[in-house]
Amino acid sequence: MKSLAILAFAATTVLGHGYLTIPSSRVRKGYEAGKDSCPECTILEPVSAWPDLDAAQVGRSGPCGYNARVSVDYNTPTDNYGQSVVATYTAGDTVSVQWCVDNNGDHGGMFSYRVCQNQTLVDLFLTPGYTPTNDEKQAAEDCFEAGLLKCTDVSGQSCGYNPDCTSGQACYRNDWYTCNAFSADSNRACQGVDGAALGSCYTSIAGGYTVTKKIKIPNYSSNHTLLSLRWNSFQTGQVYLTCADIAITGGSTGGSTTSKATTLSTSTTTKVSSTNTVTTSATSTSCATPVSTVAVTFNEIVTTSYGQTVKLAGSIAELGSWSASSAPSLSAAQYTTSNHLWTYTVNLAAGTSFTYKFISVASDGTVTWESDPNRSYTVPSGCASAVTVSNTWR
Ligand SMILES: *[C@@H]1O[C@H](CO)[C@@H](O)[C@H](O)[C@H]1NC(C)=O
Ligand SMILES: *[C@@H]1O[C@H](CO)[C@@H](O)[C@H](O)[C@H]1NC(C)=O
Ligand SMILES: *[C@@H]1O[C@H](CO)[C@@H](O)[C@H](O)[C@H]1NC(C)=O
Ligand SMILES: *[C@@H]1O[C@H](CO)[C@@H](O)[C@H](O)[C@H]1NC(C)=O
Ligand SMILES: [Cu+2]
Repeated sequence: MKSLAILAFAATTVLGHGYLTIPSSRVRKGYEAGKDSCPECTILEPVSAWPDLDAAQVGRSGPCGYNARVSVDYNTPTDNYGQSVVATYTAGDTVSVQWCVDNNGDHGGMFSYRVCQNQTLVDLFLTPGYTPTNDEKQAAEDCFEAGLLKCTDVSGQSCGYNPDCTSGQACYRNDWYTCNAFSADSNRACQGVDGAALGSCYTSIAGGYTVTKKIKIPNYSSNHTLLSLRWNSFQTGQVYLTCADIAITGGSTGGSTTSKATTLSTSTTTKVSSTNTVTTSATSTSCATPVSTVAVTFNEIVTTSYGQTVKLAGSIAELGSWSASSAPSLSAAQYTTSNHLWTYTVNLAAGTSFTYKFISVASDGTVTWESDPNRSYTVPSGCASAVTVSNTWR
């Protein structure tokens, strides 16, 4: 059995597998940005994936995955993903999520969606350029496993046991989601979950099939956290881990937010996240009672040293009309060693368009401007009375 399993693993190692597509995972964004030629190739192998779903340590894969084929560690945020959220959910809501399985890599098995509610741990995966250690990856993975979003928590959703798992085995549980029988004649394995047409989602090798389920958003709030998908293969010693950057409002931790905070991405990521079909908080969509003023929070990730300040200069009077000396200063109150965050919140009239740049002022007064081009922004004219604009120094 063991040698057979290893043979199966060897035979399938170059074949396609699966990745989270809705909400848009870091892997999907990496692929869309041209940084990853095989989004379905983010694989943790060889490991014990079956029948004990929790047995495998995550190693360098962490909760967001490592694609050894292109040497990309998705636990490290880059310009292409990880610096702004792709979807904002409301605690307690039931939402559809989807992953994509490749036609030649459909190994059956079971999968789960998880949210780690320890923000300190998650923040290690939100720091641009920082690669968490394997111990930090494992600590986070343990937290994600503790934050399982159970299939059975969604009222009305049927949650079966895996046909390839027998009663008494560790895999005999229906809080995880299950693929169909691996060797079924029809509706087989993970493809059979939706029974979708070949090519209903993108994989690079043999074409993909969607796998759609509903999850219940936990009673937790965070302006930036991660939703992680873990798929344990039945056929091979492989586990697939991917994550998406999300926000959750209206839950318990950090107090319930009164306004729907929406993180807007910078222009390069806006294009990518617009292909995400998950509904996010309204920004400029029509609204019964549009607000006239919006509290706009600018977040800037920038590494500074003692005595240095960061300011926000822009084309409108509120931002000093491009004068460095009149530009308002950001606050470092939330700056920590793992999260180099400077913030500034300003009330602006809905619909205002302007250009801006962050500037850094050294203790001797020397001003350094961000590199070109100028950033631009339009304050949304919708229901949202507060929005967040996330940037990283460039
Ligand atoms: C969150 O994780 C950190 C780092 O592992 C740990 O020190 C802390 O106790 C955890 N907090 C909670 C509430 O579990
Ligand atoms: C989200 O950000 C807003 C604005 O900075 C803040 O008031 C709120 O407390 C944050 N929410 C959480 C859960 O951290
Ligand atoms: C969420 O958790 C908070 C704090 O534990 C609790 O007061 C609140 O009732 C919970 N909300 C729901 C909908 O369960
Ligand atoms: C940025 O805006 C300033 C002020 O309007 C302008 O002088 C400068 O040329 C702009 N830079 C670019 C690259 O467009
Ligand atoms: Cu495989």
